[in-house]
Amino acid sequence: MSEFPQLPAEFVYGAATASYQIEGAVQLGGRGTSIWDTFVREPGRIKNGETGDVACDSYHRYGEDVALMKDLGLDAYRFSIAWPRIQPTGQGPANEAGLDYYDKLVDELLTAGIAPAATLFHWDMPQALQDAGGWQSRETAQRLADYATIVADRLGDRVAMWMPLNEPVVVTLMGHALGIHAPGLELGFDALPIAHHQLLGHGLAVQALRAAGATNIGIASNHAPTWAGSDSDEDKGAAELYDSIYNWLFADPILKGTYPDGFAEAMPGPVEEDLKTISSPLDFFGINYYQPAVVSAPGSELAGPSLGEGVALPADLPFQVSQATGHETTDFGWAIVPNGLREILVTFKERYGDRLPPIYITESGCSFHDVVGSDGAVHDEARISYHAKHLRAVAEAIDVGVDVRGYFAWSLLDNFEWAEGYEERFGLVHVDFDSLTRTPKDSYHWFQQHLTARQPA
Ligand code: GBH
Repeated sequence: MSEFPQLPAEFVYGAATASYQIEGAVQLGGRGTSIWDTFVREPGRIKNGETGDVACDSYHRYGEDVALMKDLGLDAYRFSIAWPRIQPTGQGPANEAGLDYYDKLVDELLTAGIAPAATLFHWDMPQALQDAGGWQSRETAQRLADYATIVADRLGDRVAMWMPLNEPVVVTLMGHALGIHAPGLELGFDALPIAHHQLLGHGLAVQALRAAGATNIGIASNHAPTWAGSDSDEDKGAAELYDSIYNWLFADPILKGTYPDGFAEAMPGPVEEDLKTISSPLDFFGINYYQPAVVSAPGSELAGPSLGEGVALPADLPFQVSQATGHETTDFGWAIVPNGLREILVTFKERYGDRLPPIYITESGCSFHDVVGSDGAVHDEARISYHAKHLRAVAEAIDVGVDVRGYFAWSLLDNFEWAEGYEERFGLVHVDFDSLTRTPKDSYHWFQQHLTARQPA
């Protein structure tokens, strides 16, 4: 059994989920339709034609989920608020039943001694807003801010951490450039405005949250250290371009108020003015980490398995992206590279220096195709090892001066893994998707042993 790494006494341990991936109850409580309700019904989009209609049924079972978190000894729970529960069409007055649901969840968490950490947009865009252009429209940025105001007016006194956006890079690339996620657009490089409008929405929402009295505001942003496939100038150049797009296109505007060279010109609207809004000061920066990217020039021999396999990539891409080789992999096929987490943390510190606020790892985790054994347990030794190694990587980053305050495991529960449906299981808790029975895995007990043995700070 892996030893639990040493981290500072006040280090925050959490777990994360997202509304569409766990809630189900898509027609209840006056919830409007989201782009994921639409997308999952399009033939061929989701493995086995699965949907989030029921998912973990956490809309009804949140009491059981919070009890599991309490027994686990979690300090914080990162969940997302379904925008179409709050504003069924993405604008206009609040739907009280939707607010009531998150109000109850937040109170349940506080009663259990768990800090609520809320994401406002974890990809379930109201369909009516998508029909009006979604992130292709500048107006959507202001809609996100209006929604933020409604939520903060109701929950602002009780939510401990706020994240207006989850992974704008994944929304841009998978949702709008490649069409793997909703809304399924295949715009290629014409998806760049999607990045700008989300970033503007982020900035406006940060300001709206502050104006409504909310505190401790950040983002959950996906980052991947980017390695060149070889030492050739071509591969290094391709890697640098991909790094700019995947990492710095999203972090520089927020943390420096600038776009990487050459990108401001591709963005719509009064970009310089917008960057002032986008760089509104944050209280923390959240990083979601899964694996590095290995990038080569077009035509060069790929170093490892291609990322985005089976996806119709635009023909003229200036890079090829593959996975790091020589590492163990998860059942999803992703490389397990804990050093990549330390590397991206150190890179952030070097790149932004004193402008970098405290960091949280807002997601890190792995999928294994776990089954409940005849002993009634789930022996996910590989997940224990994954989290032990990634927590150790965080400890190493702290040792060299990076201010990391907490770590949220993705995920609390096995859940609806987007285009992959239910086959990929990231949870500390196993979910039987027929009976909806929750079974804590060995990784849950591993965290529990450590978390419940801590002395109160
Ligand atoms: C996160 O997305 C999400 O926040 C969460 O909802 C999800 O369940 C979790 O991770 C697990 O997937 O193929 O070139 O785009 C992470 C999405 C998908 C981002 C794979 C990086 C590889 C690069 N990641 N992707 S590419």
